[in-house]
Amino acid sequence: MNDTTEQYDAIIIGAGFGGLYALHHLRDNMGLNVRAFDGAGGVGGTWWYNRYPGARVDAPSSPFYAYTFSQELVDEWEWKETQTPQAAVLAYLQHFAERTDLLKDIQFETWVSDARYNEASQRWTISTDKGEHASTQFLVCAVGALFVANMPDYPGINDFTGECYHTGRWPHEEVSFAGKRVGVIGTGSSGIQSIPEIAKQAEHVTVFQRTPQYSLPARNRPLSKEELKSYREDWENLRASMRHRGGWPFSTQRRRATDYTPEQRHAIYEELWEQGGIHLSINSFTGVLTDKALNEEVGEFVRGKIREIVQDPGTAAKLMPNYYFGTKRLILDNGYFETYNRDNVSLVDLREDPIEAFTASSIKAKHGEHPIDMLVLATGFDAVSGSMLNLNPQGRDGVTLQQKWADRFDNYLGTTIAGFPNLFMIHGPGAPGVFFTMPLGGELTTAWISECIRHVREAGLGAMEAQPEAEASWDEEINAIANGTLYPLADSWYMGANIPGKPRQFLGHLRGSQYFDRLNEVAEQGYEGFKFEAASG
Ligand code: NA7
Repeated sequence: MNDTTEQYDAIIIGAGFGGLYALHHLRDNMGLNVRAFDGAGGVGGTWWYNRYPGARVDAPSSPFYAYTFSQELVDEWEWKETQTPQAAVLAYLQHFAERTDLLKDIQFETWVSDARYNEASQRWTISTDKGEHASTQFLVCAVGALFVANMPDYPGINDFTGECYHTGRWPHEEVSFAGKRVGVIGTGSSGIQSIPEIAKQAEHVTVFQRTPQYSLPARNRPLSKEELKSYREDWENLRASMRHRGGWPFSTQRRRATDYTPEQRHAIYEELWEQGGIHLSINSFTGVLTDKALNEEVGEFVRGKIREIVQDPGTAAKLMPNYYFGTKRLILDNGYFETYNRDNVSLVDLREDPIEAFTASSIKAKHGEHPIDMLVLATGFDAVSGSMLNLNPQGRDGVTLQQKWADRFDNYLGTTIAGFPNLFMIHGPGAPGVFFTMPLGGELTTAWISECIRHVREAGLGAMEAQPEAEASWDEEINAIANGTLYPLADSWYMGANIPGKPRQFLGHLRGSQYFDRLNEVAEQGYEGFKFEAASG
């Protein structure tokens, strides 16, 4: 241990949307002595790494996928498209960091390699890969829901000698696909966003698909100055709507499917498909994610659209999703299904033609060998829990998080963990995370965390810790919500099903607005479910 261990009130791990806001709020509004660390070379978190071609926010974005708290910031940033591209998100975060003078308090290219709680001092000590140590009363983990890359383990994959990129670790240098035969494994958001862009350049693209996906047309377009102006002028209302409508400012239709004939319903689906974005999911009828028959009808509508778009019936058949619509992350695309009409794109359905091995220059599937020069792994992440497990803090009694979470990702309120006093998570398991607009979710979570910190400090206490009974009842509470929907039936990353051996558990809170009410209620009731310790010294 260095003799010069720096002392902080709070340390933040991660400089993405969540971590940057936490640094700003805890330092500038709370007056705390704060330091942030990030392994990347700059701000952005997920947006720093996911810079593959075609990467965009996969939700209605501009100007809502952004910080909401500052009218000035809303007024000064010029969003240009309705579906924000990755580079614009990154530029925005850089602007935010500069205008709030955050960069001086962030240590980049520095991994926190160890974090452990000291019961006697009631403080956390962190160590970095640079050999530094720091001590803090509060540890805020803003380590990202989509950070730990899922690398497939096919026989011989390491023998492949061509270029190989994971979408979640895309290089900063330009990658040229020109004249190359590219194999893409994975058809989640990253695959579906990148495949059309890669196909524009490559000699040939072979897509290896494990699960066909529902994807809706994003209908990305320039955001007009008039639209942006009207959003700015009504910002306080829009912000309040987002807080109370699950993260988005749009009102959702409260239509009952049974009030309409099948033909009328079909006409509504058509209209919403043309409108694009997530409207088909949120604005068709109530119950799409709870009623199997209604869900099947919407799913069949989308399958019909895929059949219409994809000219080769054999390829279209392979692209038919057969799980409940919307129960895996809904994807917004810009010409994905159309891409299969190109001569230079082919599709391998891994369900009938599984990959058996890699060679130095090809992928050998059961029914044929595919020579490739470049491999793109769009295989996703060990989502939500993976980045906390990667950090693996050591809590009370020397118990590590990997030990605690061996079978289940127990937590309280999605922000705290029994046995890990004074540690907070932003977008951890049990929080709304990707089911709510993440920048706003980060603001609201940070506001709650900062009130916890204020409570501990103003009362002269030393530590705050969730109780195991509170974790158990929280688990019941969020599972009751999830089990009332079709989500748990899908093999999705929401359920941990994409990672071999990962415990199957629904990883989010589905009702973001209700969740933030619940956080406030816990605080108002004197932090029910937490134990507080007097300060040790
Ligand atoms: P996703 O959504 O997890 O997609 C990963 C894709 O890779 C998906 O099609 C997976 O199939 C597939 N996959 C994963 N492992 C394998 C192996 N071993 N073999 C073949 N195919 C595999 O990750 P993304 O990066 O696209 O998107 C993550 C989120 O980022 C997204 O939801 C947005 O919120 C932004 P599966 O469906 O699991 O069968």
